[in-house]
Amino acid sequence: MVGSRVRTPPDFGTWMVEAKPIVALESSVFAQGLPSPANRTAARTMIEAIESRGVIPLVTAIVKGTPAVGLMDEELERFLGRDGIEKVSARDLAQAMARGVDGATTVAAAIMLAHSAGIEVLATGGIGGVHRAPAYDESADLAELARTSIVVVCSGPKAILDLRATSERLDTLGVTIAGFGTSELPAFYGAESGIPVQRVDEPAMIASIFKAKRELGQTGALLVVQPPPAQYALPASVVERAVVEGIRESTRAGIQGAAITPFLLAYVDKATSGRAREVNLALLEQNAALAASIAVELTRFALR
Ligand code: PSU
Ligand code: MN
Repeated sequence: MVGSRVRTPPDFGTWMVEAKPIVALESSVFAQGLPSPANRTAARTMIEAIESRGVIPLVTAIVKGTPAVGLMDEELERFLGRDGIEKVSARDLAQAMARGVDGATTVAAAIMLAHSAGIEVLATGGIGGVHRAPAYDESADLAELARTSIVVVCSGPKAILDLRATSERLDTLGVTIAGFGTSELPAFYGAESGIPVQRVDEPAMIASIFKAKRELGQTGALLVVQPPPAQYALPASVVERAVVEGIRESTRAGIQGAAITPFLLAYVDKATSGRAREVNLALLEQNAALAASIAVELTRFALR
């Protein structure tokens, strides 16, 4: 079984038997998505938001070649140091294991590891998706969301992407989307995209949707999207200007593939004098909190 290769904490078996609520976290947002020391703040606030709700947070990563769900303190420190930590998406998992390197997992790789360990909920900031022209790039997050049965809580696809194309692809792939407190797909840095989604107002309803999806035997994720906290949200025009400039700059610099997302996120941070980073931190904490509430609701169904 795949899951048997994933390292988990010593008490993990007991937690599963007792149906303890657990939320998995990806680690690429800490090692590539956010600079230091913001990444440390993000890790701390996410972990606290989950633990304060009586839920167990477990960070996913490849630790010197070992796929792991749940990092020890010194391992998390190493990943927050960012140095020598590779970005690992679905296609990179096997190579990172065989090469024995430290790899920070994107949403695609993180949901593979979390699901194979038996975890049902993951929290992140924004998922990857279809990039805007001229980059012929589409995040592996989409393909993995299509085949992994898990609840992923985020603030929509990152605004650096082509949101409409990303939303259409999610649709084609049969990924179920629930807008938490919103009827509009959030655009990561802000609430508005003009793209409609089905609204849901209660974590218990999200648990019911996930249960129904399972009963159907429909594989694939339930993507829960919520807008960033209003007091931090950036106006769409400000984000758009920064993204367009960033794409022009990345094209000129020849940035490709896995390097595109971290480049654009850093560019938008700089172009908004750090306001993008503030909203990023706020939404990560808010998503971790919602993921914890959903994990608690799921324990009522004891699906595992
Ligand atoms: N969300 C954030 N910041 C990030 C990411 C998500 O707030 O840095 C990361 C996630 O790990 C996501 C990845 O899976 O960016 C997408 O990268 P790519 O487009 O190369 O697949
Ligand atoms: Mn790519």
